[in-house]
Amino acid sequence: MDLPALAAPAVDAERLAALGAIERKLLWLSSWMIHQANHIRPNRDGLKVGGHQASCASVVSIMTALYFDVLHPADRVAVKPHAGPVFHAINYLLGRQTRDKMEGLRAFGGAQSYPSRSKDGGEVDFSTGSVGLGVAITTFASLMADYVHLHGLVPEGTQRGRYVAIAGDAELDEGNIYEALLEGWKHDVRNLWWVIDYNRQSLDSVVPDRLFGRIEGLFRDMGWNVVTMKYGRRLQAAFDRPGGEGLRAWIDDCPNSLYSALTFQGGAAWRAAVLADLGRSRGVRAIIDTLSDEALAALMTNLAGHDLGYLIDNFRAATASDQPTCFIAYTVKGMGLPFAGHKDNHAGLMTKEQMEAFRAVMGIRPGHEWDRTEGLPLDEAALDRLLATIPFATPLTPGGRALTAPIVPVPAALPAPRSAGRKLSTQSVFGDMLAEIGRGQGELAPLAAHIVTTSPDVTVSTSLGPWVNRRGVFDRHTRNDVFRDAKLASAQRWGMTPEGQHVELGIAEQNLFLLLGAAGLSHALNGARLLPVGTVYDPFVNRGLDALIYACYQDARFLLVSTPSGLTLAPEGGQHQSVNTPLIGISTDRLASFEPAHADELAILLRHAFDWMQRPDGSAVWLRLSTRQIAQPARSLDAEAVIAGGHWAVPPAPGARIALAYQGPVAPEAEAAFAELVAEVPGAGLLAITSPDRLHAGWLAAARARRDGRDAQSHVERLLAPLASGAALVTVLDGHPASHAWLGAVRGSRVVPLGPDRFGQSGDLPDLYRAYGLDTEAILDACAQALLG
Ligand SMILES: Cc1ncc(C[n+]2csc(CCOP(=O)(O)OP(=O)(O)O)c2C)c(N)n1
Ligand SMILES: [Mg+2]
Repeated sequence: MDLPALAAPAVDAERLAALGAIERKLLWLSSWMIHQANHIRPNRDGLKVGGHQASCASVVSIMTALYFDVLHPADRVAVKPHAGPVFHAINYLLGRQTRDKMEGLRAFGGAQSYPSRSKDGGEVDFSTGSVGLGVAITTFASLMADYVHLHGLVPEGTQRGRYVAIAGDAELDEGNIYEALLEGWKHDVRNLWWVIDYNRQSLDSVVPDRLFGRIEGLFRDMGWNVVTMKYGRRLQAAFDRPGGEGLRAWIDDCPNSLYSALTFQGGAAWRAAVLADLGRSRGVRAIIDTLSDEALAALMTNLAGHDLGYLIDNFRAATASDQPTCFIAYTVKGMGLPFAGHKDNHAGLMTKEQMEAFRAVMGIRPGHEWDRTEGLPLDEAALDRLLATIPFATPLTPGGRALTAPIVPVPAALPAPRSAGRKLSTQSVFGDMLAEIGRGQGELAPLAAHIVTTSPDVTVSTSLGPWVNRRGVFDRHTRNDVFRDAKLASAQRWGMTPEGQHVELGIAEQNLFLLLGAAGLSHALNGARLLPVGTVYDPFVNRGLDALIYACYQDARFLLVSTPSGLTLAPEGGQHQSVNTPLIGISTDRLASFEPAHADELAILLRHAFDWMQRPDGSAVWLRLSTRQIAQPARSLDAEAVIAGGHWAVPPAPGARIALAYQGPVAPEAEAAFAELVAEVPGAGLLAITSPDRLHAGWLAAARARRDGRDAQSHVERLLAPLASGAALVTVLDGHPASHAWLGAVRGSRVVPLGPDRFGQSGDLPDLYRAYGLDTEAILDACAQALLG
């Protein structure tokens, strides 16, 4: 065992007794709120409601120690998803959660199963739910806290907190944890605690025995301080008695599954098992023979993760460490509940009879289940006096834990390259525009100062290089660019300094999205607004998709630029072809997705992105770009239409029988087909779609408004209004055709949607456009087919 020397005072007995009462109270409240959601609230649909009484019981002591003694208001915490009810109970005791919401656990509008920033409100620092992500995001949030402090973006006087994850042990099976560990090590992230509820159980089973030795070593290799808290003080005292070493060795060697089974079976089983092996040891007999079955069971399960005083002392002692610290706290899943230790207890719920017995043990009278001091040896005044001594009980802000930061002004137009008559790609225009912003001149200065860029090892190939040359790479320590110092030619000048504004990541896309998520919450976490821009190859959005959805679920605000995309990546090999990403853009909530074809559209959208990601009712933004250089038109655009998702490149005549719609870099094929089409069918229209996502979202919103009796017409309805009813509509994009197929439902148009629905050929664009039916000929065929009906 690895105990730090106690630098902080140990918790005194009186305080410990009072906190012990809080610990029991949290066990009661978390169990009861789950019980009442399942057994008392009427069930209208026959579905299992669920909840995790065993997962909560496992972590109650850890969370009592943290929230009621160790944490400070400015600390930012990710709570393991299945401890949601304990988290709500803590807030209830602190007067930050209502009884209504507690009774509404898992009901519409009630407390969420897993703590949720957007639904539970201002007390939640990080949402959790998808295991592993909540743990890992604390690494990137800590990095971003370093960033905003080193850049002087935080208002003076803002308290700095620690970044803490309370993790389930099975969360460490998720690969994203190790990706984050590596990245955290590279960036020298220190202000970080991971507290692992090591109950050696996941959902299905008991975890293998030797696993944690490995994992502990891994943390150490990554520069972490590891504090393993295995045995509680009563067991430690027993080990110190004659023969106690034998008992310790026996428990140390006891396989996790046997330990769990004996925990479930109780004292008599423990006695039989210990005596079978150690019955001849007089010392061991002296330790256990005097104990009742109940007392023996309590001793054998006296693990450190349930020894409140021991936990508090260790957390207090670690407070000064200048390393990230991992606490491995041994626990029993379901501790104190009838299914403690049973391998199937993950979703286990106490029966009504078990709850009645539990209620009696907890000293809770029927009808008083929610009373604040019920079952406590404290009256209201004594509880309030106790809370007054608890650092975390001081509210961070009157409205909750979320901070705010002023809006960064975005100029009415961003500098964009002259485009008319040139051949340009959206990716290169994006790179040029960002580099121009990077000059930080005039009214661009605030915008430039708040942008932070990041990329998982594709900085140069996504055209961020010129921006990085101007603004530098971020590192807590200044590191020279060796190539530059040696005067070796390179287009990239990558000195690293604390002032740098680009965070270079290794190739791990989940880390990209966790970083964007953390940076995109900086206004709320640090009171310093960042405008994060992350670039990635479009197909590899899939690689980080859960973390992307997780960032959006938390309402993080960032700009994702995915490029190259679609078939323009095919020469790299067919596996790099991205097909489904436009559909992800349509279907991901709190993410406004666009695919401009031309530079002028991109200029509008990039400006919009920096504005939209700061608006209270805004969201994260995604731009899907391309390296295909296409001819740029000379025209003036209706910015609102571009932002709403589409504009007529050639408006249709009223009553037109056909229109052609394109999205992204297939514009030249669509334009060529249109030139032939309009010769045959005068009055046909050519529609430039900049965002099927925005068009679709607007269409659904208008339908909802009309259902609510309000007048509404969506942008896509207005766009398609001039067409004859039942007109033909041929659509084309370098992405899955279902992205557009729904357009037929807007006004009953007969849609022929074009786009690759197959995957994986390499080749050049002429071959691939032909193979996937995106070339001019295929578009004209589709027009003929559509006109014929
Ligand atoms: C990404 C993901 N996969 C699967 C699940 C389903 N799931 C919920 S909890 C759990 C096991 C959790 O075990 P552990 O982290 O040890 O928590 P505890 O034992 O404290 O309940 C699983 C697989 C999930 N929530 N997220
Ligand atoms: Mg577990």
